[in-house]
Amino acid sequence: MSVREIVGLLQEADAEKALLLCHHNADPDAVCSAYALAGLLRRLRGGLSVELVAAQGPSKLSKRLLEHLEAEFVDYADVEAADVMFLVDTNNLRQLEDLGPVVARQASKVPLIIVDHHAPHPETERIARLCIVREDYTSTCEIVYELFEEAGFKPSPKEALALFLGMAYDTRHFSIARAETFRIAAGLVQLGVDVSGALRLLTTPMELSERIARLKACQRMRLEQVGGWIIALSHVSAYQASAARALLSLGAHVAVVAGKKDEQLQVSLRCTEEFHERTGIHLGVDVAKPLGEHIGGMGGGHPTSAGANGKGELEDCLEKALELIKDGLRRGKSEA
Ligand SMILES: [Mn+2]
Repeated sequence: MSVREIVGLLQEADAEKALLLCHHNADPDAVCSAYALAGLLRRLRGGLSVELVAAQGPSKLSKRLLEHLEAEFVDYADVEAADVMFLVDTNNLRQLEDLGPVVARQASKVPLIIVDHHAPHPETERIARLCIVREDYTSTCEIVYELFEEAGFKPSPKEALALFLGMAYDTRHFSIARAETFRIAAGLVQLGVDVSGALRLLTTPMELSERIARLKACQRMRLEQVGGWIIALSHVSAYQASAARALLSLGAHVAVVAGKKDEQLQVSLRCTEEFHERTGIHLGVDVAKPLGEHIGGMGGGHPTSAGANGKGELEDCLEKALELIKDGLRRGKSEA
């Protein structure tokens, strides 16, 4: 029923110009659903010009995808010229940053339509003429796909790819997908989407400096085995967190990577879920916090991902981290 309501509002507004708005630092679900929705709106109303904008521009990854899709987002939106506005993957005007007040003013003159999968915001519901909000959906792209179905139009190959990319991004490569997500994904693949090519587009190529930092961390690594757990200790002057993740992916259960820059010590700690669950060691509380105090700074974080900052010597800092992990293991007395 949503499509008929959209068409009704386009007619009522005698719309020549539609403006699609995405939240600040718009992610792939936002820009891709907006891109596909723009195509659908052009089919629903011949001659409609559609402008797309993201508050302060799309994210870095989104920009890359838009380039691939040859889709255009404008840097400057002429909000006052819009005959109809759509808020895509965005549930409140504050997410539009400085565009928010202008959009609120324009919404008192022309219809505002929300297409989103986040919990609706009461303020936005009040000023919107139509809310197409599906809180149980894992992405806005799924909503837009269903609008295509309802309207009886097939997404073009590029629109299909866009919808797939947005879905894959918001579902973390389908790891939190619903059954409906797979039905829609299957439909998109039938329209010609190349799955592995699409997923590759979503991975950010690593900078050369980051690759080198990771490899140097491996080269300088010191390995310790305690009760069957493998602890990797290393140091690099930048990208400590990335290097620690790299050491885990190589097989370490725990990785501690320190770095010294202008007398400042920075330490990143990572461990596998299994290590945390079986030993009960919380990297943030049990290791990073006391480590931060030891180096005269601060530390903390999550059970499997933590960090500390302070001053001192690399070797001493790594030794202290190892000691704290060993203490934790002694307390938990758990073998791998
Ligand atoms: Mn989303």
